[in-house]
Amino acid sequence: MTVLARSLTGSLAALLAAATLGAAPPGDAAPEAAHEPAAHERPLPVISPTPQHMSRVSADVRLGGRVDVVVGKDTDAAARRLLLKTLRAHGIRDIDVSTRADRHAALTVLLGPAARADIAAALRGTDVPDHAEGYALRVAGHRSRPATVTLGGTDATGQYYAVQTLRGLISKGRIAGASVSDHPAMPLRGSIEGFYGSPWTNEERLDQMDFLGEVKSNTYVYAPKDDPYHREKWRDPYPADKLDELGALVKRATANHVRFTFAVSPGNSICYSDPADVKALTAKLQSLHDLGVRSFSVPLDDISYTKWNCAGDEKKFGAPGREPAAEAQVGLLNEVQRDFIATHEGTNPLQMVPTEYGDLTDTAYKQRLRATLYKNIEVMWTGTEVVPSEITNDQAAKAAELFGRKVFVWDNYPVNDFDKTAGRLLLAPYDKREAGLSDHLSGVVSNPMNQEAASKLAVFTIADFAWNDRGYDVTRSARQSALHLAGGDPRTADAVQIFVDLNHLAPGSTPTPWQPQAPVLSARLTAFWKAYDSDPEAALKQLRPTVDGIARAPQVIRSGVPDKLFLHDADRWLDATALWGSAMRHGLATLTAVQDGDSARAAKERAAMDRDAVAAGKITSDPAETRPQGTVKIGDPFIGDFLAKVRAQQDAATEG
Ligand code: LTM
Repeated sequence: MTVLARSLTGSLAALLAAATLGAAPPGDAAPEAAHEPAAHERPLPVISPTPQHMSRVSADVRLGGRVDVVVGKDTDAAARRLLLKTLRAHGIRDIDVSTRADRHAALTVLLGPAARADIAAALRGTDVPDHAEGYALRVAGHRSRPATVTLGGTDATGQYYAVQTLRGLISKGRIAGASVSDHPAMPLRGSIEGFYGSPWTNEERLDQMDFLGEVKSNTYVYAPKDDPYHREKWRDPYPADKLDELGALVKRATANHVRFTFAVSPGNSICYSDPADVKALTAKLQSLHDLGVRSFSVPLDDISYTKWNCAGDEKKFGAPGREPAAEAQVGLLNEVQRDFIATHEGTNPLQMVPTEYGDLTDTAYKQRLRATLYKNIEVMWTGTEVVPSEITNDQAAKAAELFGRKVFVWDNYPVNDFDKTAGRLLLAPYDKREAGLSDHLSGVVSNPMNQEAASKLAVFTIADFAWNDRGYDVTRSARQSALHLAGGDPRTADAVQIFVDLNHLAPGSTPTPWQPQAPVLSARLTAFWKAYDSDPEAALKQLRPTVDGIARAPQVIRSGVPDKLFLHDADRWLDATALWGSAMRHGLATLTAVQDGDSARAAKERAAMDRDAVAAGKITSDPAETRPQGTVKIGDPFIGDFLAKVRAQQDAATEG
C-alpha cells in the first residue's frame, strides 16, 4: 500500500477497495476467485466504432456511489453534459464537479483537452493522437491508489468522443480498465438525407442527430429531394414554422457534435448569370447561418446540364454542353465559397455534388471542374455507379485524380427510393467497400431509407467503417449494430439479426444485387433439402430452430427493442415475418405428417401454411412513407421456394 492509502480512514479505504475490482496488472495482481479470469485477462468490451488502439492497462474500476469530476474552462460543454448523464444513468447520485482533483476521492474523472496539465500527466503511457477529433482515454484502477479515469480530447469533439467511448466501457457497474488512443480515419462521417419521397419528420431527424453523435459521426446533410424549399422553391425563404423546426435541429446537432449541413439545390431552375439568383441563394444560406448552421452544400445532381434555364446563360457561357455547364457551376460555387463561406468566420468549406457524380470517365465537365473549382470545396461522388456494388481503392484514387482532390462519398445505401427497392427494408451491414479508402476519401455519408430508424442498422456499420476502415469487421459490426438496437440485450439482438438476414438484399445499378438476400436462411434451406432426401427426420429436426427463430423474432423484437421509431418503421415487415415464419412452421408440420403417413394432418397443415402465405403476400409498404410502393418482401425467394417444395412433397405423397 502507498503512504496515501495507509493514511486513509477505514471507511474510505473500504470505499477505495470497492472502487477497484479484481487485480491490478501482472506484477501486483491480487488473487481472483477460481472461476473468474484474472482482471488483466478479462476481455475488454467491444467498442464501436472500432478504436484505432485499445488495450487493457488496469483492473476494472467499480462505480461506487460517488464520483468526482474534474473539468476546466476548456472542457467541452456537450462532453461534460454527456458524462454527467452517463454517470447518473449508472446510478451515481453523488457527483462532485470541480476544477481541482481531490486526492482522497475514490474515483475521479478528468475531462478536458488532452494538453491540460493534469490530463496530460494522468494519460502517461497513452498516446494522444495528432488528429482532429482524436482523444486519449485511460482508466487507472489500482488497488493501492484511488481510481482515475482520464478523458482528453485533441479538440472539443475529441472530448465528446472520449465520453462516448467511456459509455461503452461501463457495464454492470464497472469501468473496464482500458487505455484508448483513437481518432477518425475519415474527416467527414454520417448521413445525407438525400432521397426522393417522403422526407423524414422532425422527430426522426432529432433521433438521427442523437444517433450520429453516439456513433461518432460528425455530419448530417439536409438535402431531402421532396422538401420544396430545398429544390423546387429554392429561392423562397422557409416559412417561420419550418425555420423553427430547423433551428431546433441545428441545436440538437450541435449538442451531439454533428455538423448540420444545409443543402440547397438550385440546378433545375437557376440562371447562373443572373446576380439576383446568386443573391437569392446566399440569402437562403444566410437564413440558415442565422440559426447556427456552419456547414453548407450546393448539390447539382439529377439536373440536366445540356440545357440552360435562361437566355442569359447561353449568352454568357455559349451553347449548352458539359464544359459550359461546369464553367457556370464553378462560377457560382467559387462565388459562394469566396463571398459567403469565407466571409463568415467559423464556417466549414462548401460542399457540392457534381452533375457527373457516379462514374470515372474523364470529360470536359470534370476537366473544367478540377482545373477551376477552388481546391477547398468538397466534391461528392457516389462511386462508379449511382448505387455501386463495390468501392475499391483504385476507383477512389481515380476519382480523386479526376476531381483534383479527395472525394467525399455519397453512398446510396441503404436508400430505398428506386424501383428495385419496392417493398424492401435494406438492413444488411456495410460491405464491399475496401479497407484503405480513407487514403483517398475525405469522408463517407450514407443516403438512408425513408425509414429513419430502420436505417440506423446499416448507418451504424457505415459509421464504423468511416471511423476505422482498416479495422472494420463486417461480422463484428453487424452484431454491435444489432446489440445497439436491442439496447444491449443479446436475445433481442439475436432476433434482430434474424430479421436483418431476411431483409439483407440490396439492389444496385447492376442486375445482381450487391448484397445477397438471406445468406443465413438460404444456406440452411439448401442444407435442409440436401439432407431431407437421405434422412428426413434428422433434417426436419435440424431446421426447426431456424424456423422457430423466424416465427418468434417479431414478438421478441417488439418486446425487446426500446426504439419506438424503429418498431413503427418495421411494423409491416415484422407482421410479414410473423406470417412467413408461421407458414414455414406449418410447412415443417406438413412434411412431418407426410413422413408419418398421416395424409389428413398433412392436408390440414398445408392449408394452414397456405393461409399464412396468402396473408403475408397481401402486406404492402406504406405509400405515405416510400415512393416505389410494393408488396413487403421478406426472405424472398427462399421462403416462397421452400413452401413450394413442401407443396410438391405433399402432392407427391397424396398422388403416391
Ligand atoms: O445519388 C445522388 C447524388 N442523387 C440521387 C439520390 O437523391 C437518390 O436518392 C439516389 C437513389 O435513388 N440516386 C440518385 O441519383
